[in-house]
This record gives sequence, structure tokens and C-alpha cells, in this order.
Amino acid sequence: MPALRDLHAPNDLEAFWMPFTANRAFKANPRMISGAKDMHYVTPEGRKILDGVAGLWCCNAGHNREPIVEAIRAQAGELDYSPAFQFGHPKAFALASRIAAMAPGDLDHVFFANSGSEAVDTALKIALAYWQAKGEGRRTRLIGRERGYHGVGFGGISVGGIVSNRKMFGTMLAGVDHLPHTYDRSQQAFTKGEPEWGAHLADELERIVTLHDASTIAAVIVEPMAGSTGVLPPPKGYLKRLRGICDKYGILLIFDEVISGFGRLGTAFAAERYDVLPDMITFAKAVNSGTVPMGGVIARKGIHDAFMSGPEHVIELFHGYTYSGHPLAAAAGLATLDLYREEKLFERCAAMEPRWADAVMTLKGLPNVLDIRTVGLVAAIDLASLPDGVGRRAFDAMDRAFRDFDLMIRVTGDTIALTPPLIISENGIDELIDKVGRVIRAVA
Ligand code: PXG
Repeated sequence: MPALRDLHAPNDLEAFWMPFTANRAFKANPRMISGAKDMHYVTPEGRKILDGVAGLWCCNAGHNREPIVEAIRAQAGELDYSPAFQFGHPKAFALASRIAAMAPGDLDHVFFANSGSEAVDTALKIALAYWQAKGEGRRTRLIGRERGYHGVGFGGISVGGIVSNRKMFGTMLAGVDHLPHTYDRSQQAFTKGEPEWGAHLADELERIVTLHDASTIAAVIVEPMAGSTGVLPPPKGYLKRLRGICDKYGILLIFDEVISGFGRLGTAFAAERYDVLPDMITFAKAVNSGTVPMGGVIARKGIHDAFMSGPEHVIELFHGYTYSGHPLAAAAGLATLDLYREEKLFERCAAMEPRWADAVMTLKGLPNVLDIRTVGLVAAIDLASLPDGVGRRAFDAMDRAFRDFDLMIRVTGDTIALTPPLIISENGIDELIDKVGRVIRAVA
């Protein structure tokens, strides 16, 4: 039996400097994926791996779904690329209309980017430019939150609150402040859905306003449900309270829905689940079920319209990407939204939520399990760290899951995150949770 390296990688693994990966550990012992279908990945040796994380929170429709594959194939044959600046192609407009129609309230204009990080930078830039357009150019401060993840651009890491993503990169953007995160294990352990405790933490925005004065603050950006940091659903009432304080002081509120958008919490957007209308929503990932890079910002009418003045031949917003609204991404997006609708996947997610939460909570009491959080079709399981280092136990769990249990999970610190494709069946949930339980025992 030839080594895996020879089988699937005639090239040297060395050249690819992998993102957010322990490169040396990976290259010494790779975890290769070469195919996928529906709920499973396939390894080069033909092992079927149950996908517990929808790739990376993105393949909400499951893998290699025929209508999406076919749409991409057809689009590649019809129009490979057309310029995104000063020219348009119909599918980008069609997709923008579809997304605007799905978004709540007057969130009705869509600016396309190619990733969540670009979507976040776009939203922050629109916020700053909006205040300039309104004659309030002193509003330049951006407020994020501890433990927030908003991608890896300089804007995103500046408002983000994940220390390891920030500490190596100097001073980042000036004029940023942070709300406290909303997690307190002593108050919230083993909660299904939104915790009762913590709404008052939104009032910290009042303190920040007192410190800086509202006239200097452009926008607040939060994930309605903090995903990357280890799944922190918002405390009951928290987001409404944040909206209220933003309204009181005229501050824009941005929901980063890169993870929570497109059905993950049982509604098209978390804004709908929590009945809070932000001024902008960022999205990416599941917009086309992770098939072709795409992200974007949905802006309320008033924000968009503030730019639509001046001579009509002049560009209104000096911002955009070569691949904004790329034909392949747009075609994939239209096919994906059709599939979500036809298979009622958002409703399915909502219907599955209680069963999912019950199933995940059965892991309570297993060795080293300190807390479990669930919301929508998302869960996190905090494990006790090994004495010799934070993250080692969960890293082992991820590695053992793949090698010994044919399962893909995602870990951050010593937290296991689960976020399966929304097509998962009830039996699929049982199988997934059974495997996760065995992994947790294996790393005890
Ligand atoms: N905002 C949020 C809320 C995200 O979750 C981004 C922005 C950045 O998106 P891009 O497309 O630039 O990666 C994200 C990305 C994890 C994990 O394990 C989460 C993300 C990416 C990779 C891993 O939690 N979210």
C-alpha cells in the first residue's frame, strides 16, 4: 500500500502554506479529502467521513447537490467572467433581488464581495462613508465585541475580539472599542437556545458612548450568535437592547451573519429569529452552500440612498472587487436558494432544533464535558483542557474523529463545534452524536 502522500499528492505538501492550520502536524500526518456527496466527505482511500460541520459552516444544502453542480457547470459554459465595474450580468442582479427579498424590513440593497472577511470590511467602509455622506464625518469609531470573529482583514480583526487573531498584527485600525462578550458559565451552563442571563451586558454600550461621545461612533458590529469563538447564542433580549441603544444615539448596527445567515438558526437570517432589524447584514458561506467564493453586505434603503446624489456619471461608492458578483458564484447562489426553498431547509432546521438540542445534551456527563450550548442546528461542547496545554485535547479529538471514527468536527481552543448540513436526518443526528460521544471518551 503506497503512502497517502504518494497516492494523492505527487506534489510536495510543503508549498501550500495552509490557513489556520498546524502546518507541520498536518504535513506529517495529512487529513486529505478528495470527494463529497450529501452528508459525507470521501478520502482518497475511499473512506466516507460524516460531515459534522457543513465543511466550515457553509455547505448548508449538503455536498455536491446536483442542481447546484449543474448550475455552475452551465454557467461556466455560458459566461466565465464579465467585468464587475461599469458592466453587469443578469444573474448577479437576480441573486441580489432574491437575497434582498429574503432579508427583513428595508434591507434591500446587496453589495457583493468574495468572502466573509471582505463582506465585513465592506460593511465597515460603508458605515464610515455613510456618515461622511450625511455630513457627520466625525462619526468614525467602530465598536466590536470581545470574542467576536469578523474574519481576517484589518477591519475585521480590529473589531474582532479573538486574541490570537489580533496579537501578531500590530495596532490594526485606530479608534475601535469593544463590548464585553456575553458568556458566563456560572450563569449559563448547559443552556439550550438563548440563555436567560446576560441581556444587561448590552448596556455596556452606554458606558462606551459616555466615554467617547455618540457623535464619534459610526457603528456597532456583532455576530447575533457568536460562532467561531465557540457558539455563544445571544442572551434573551440582548440584541433588542443593543438595537435600542444604537437607535437612541443614532449609531448604525451591523449584524455579521456570515455563519448565522441562510438557515443555520432556522430562519433566513438571525435578524428574523431575534426580531431585530440591523442597518446592515454581512453574509457569505451558505449563500451558495459554500460552492464558489462569495460574500456580501445587505444594506437598508436609507443607507444606500444616502449615496445616490451628485452627478449621475460619477461613481457613488469607491469600493468593490474584481470578482464582486462573479457569474459562477451568482449562478450557484440562485440554484442554492431554489434548493433551500424547494426542500424547505430553513423550516427543517427550525423543526429539528428541539431534537438536535436534546441529542447533543445527552453528552452531558461524559468525561471532561464542562458545558454544552445549542441553538438552531449548531452546538458547542467545552472540554476540560489537558494540563499540558489549551487546545491539545480538542485537537486530538478532531484528529481521532477523522482517523478512527470517520467524522469531521471543528474545534477551537478546547471546544468542539458541530454545525451539520441542514439536510441531516433524525437518524443522522443520532449517528453524529453517537460518534461525537465516542470521540469524547477516546480523548478522556
Ligand atoms: N464573519 C464571521 C461571523 C465568520 O464566522 C467571517 C466573518 C470571515 O469569513 P471568511 O469567508 O473570510 O473566512 C467568518 C468566518 C470556525 C470558522 O471554525 C469560522 C469561520 C471561518 C473559518 C472557521 O469557527 N468564519
